[in-house]
Amino acid sequence: MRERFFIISIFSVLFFCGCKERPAKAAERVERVRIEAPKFVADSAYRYTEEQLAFGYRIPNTEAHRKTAIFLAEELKRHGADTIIQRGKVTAYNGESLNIFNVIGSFAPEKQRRVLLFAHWDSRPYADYDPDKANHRKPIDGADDGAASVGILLEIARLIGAQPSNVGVDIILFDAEDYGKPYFFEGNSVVDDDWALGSQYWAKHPHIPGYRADFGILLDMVSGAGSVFPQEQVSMHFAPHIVKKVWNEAHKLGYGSYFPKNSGGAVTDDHLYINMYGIPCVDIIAYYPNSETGFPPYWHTLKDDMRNIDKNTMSAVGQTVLSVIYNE
Ligand code: AHN
Ligand code: ZN
Repeated sequence: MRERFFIISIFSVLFFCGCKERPAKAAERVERVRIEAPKFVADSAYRYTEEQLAFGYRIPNTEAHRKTAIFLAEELKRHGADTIIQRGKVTAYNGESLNIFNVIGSFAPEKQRRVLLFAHWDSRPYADYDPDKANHRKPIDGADDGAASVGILLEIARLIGAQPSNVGVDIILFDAEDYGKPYFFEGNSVVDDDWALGSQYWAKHPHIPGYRADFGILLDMVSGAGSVFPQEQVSMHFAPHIVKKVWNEAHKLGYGSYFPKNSGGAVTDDHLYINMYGIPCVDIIAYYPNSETGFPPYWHTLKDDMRNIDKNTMSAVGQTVLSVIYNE
């Protein structure tokens, strides 16, 4: 692929000279030569994960949650993104009103060609899949389920800030993904779709009216030791060409074992609402065919803590996403 690109660019330059095309136009083409992706630093992403956990549980309507939103926005801004916090109110399964904060950072907002990267930053208030029933109403750290995906995106933000990519990049850290009806709740949810409340809010109120991106990538539970990421089925349905692009890039980089090309589960996640909005996007998400839920064994338990976070897994995902972006 790289070879072919070089051949095309050299050919274009010769062709332009032959036709006496204006040098500015030739330069424009040359500028589009692929930029080498920067090297993902897992230590940095890992530290970002710990920093989020240090605020406490990132549960809407709490002080720790508000403080974490400000921290995330400040980090994106520090790395050079145009950053806003989109505030909203949403209704949870139990009728409770949640004050939510979608944190949004844009690199090179003037560029037409754009990629959207996203993850959820809130943490679940209930360990409702914990093997011990006494823990079901306790909150979880959400190290893999939330914080580490955000940690990877903050590290990517740092690298894009230091060395811009050809395409513009928007990073959205969605709130209230994980406030879905708990297992123990008796009765029906007062809302139709009780998961992914932050992305549902955004899809109804995009931060820029008519916002477009060429495609999007969601990271959800992408940092567990032993986790792998087969092709999630909602992604395959809406965006098979993006699945192909991302999984092929992983294989090219030598991360094929993390990104098997068989099909995984079908997950109701933030990417569903962004796909329905009209941006084709994929969910990179851990799939455990032998666990009851299809998710990691520590999913929505008190064990979703730093001990499961694996820097090698973080690198496989972070480097793959970076290479996709810098190849555009
Ligand atoms: C459902 O359980 C319907 N969706 C799971 C999405 C999720 C929760 N991802 C992380 N936590
Ligand atoms: Zn969750």
